Amino acid sequence: GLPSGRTEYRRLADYEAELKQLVAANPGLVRPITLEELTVEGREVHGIEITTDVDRVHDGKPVFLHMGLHHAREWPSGEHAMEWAYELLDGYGSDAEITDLVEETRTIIVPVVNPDGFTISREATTTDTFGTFSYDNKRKNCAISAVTPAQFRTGTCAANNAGRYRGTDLNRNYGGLWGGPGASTSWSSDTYRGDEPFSEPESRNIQALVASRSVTTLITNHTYSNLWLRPPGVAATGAPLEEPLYKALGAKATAHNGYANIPSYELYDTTGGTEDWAFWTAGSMGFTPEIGDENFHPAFERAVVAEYLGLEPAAGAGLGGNRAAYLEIQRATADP
Ligand code: 0X9
Ligand code: ZN
Repeated sequence: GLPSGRTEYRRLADYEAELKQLVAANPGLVRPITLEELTVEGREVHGIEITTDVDRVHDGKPVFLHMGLHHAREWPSGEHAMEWAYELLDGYGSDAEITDLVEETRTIIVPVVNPDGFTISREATTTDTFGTFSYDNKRKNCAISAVTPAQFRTGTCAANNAGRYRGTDLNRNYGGLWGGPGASTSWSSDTYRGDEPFSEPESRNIQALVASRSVTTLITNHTYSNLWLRPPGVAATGAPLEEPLYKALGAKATAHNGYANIPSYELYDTTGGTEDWAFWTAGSMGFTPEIGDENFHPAFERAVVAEYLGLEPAAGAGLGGNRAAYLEIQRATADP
């Protein structure tokens, strides 16, 4: 099973409780963080950071940021970020590689970047009188854009038909290559880019967090397709901007999980994505794993347990094993 012992997908309350519990159980090793801004619906966004002497925040260690659930329906993305915390804490003092990593690097885990959207998707109690939208398929946050029509501004995101359309795609809202191909200008689209770069508190939270730390590499988990994506996100400008080092790092990771190691424009054009911003603007490396071979949140056992731990092959993609992939990325770019 998983390091945490969990047997079903977490709800938001599970994430919150476990983050608190990990802080309480690991004094000096785990520190809570609350991101700068409340979400559109007024929720706090929480995370933890893990390293020895953790309260010495500016200790010069390389920093690795693991995130999940930019996209509300991509439940395994939060699970992977969270389980990595358990891997580090369980392995500290018992596994030599992990012990080195915990001592020599700082790992920040923000498992639920978009708690408003995730709550709608995970709870999925809302029905839609349009009759076609299942709320577990919610992708975006809950923003009301400057161009959202009046009829869709009423009520909460979860409680009326607005929830189907309302929101900005947080993976089109980052600055740095914002506002080009592969992002919609239509407020109701699932890839709506937002009114301007970093128009959303959820993406500004990550911008501020990265600005406050020397982030070496961020991992922004998504689902699905067994891909390990890196910049650039746009074909037209893509090829000249490709970095051999980046490709080599991706190859190290995908040697473990069997994912395709490709620049994200080979999937399709996107602008405003997290790791394009990270690399071109914030000066950090960034990867987007697209976890799993089927569905945004497939049945738990197969999607999370088997593939994460590499206990069975991910169909069509060689061996699973993001545990080893994450380890490889942190080791390779930290040189502890
Ligand atoms: O479209 C997306 O945001 C990602 N796929 S998903 O199915 N999780 O929605 C792919 C994004 C690829 N581009 C960048 N990462 N820049
Ligand atoms: Zn996604």
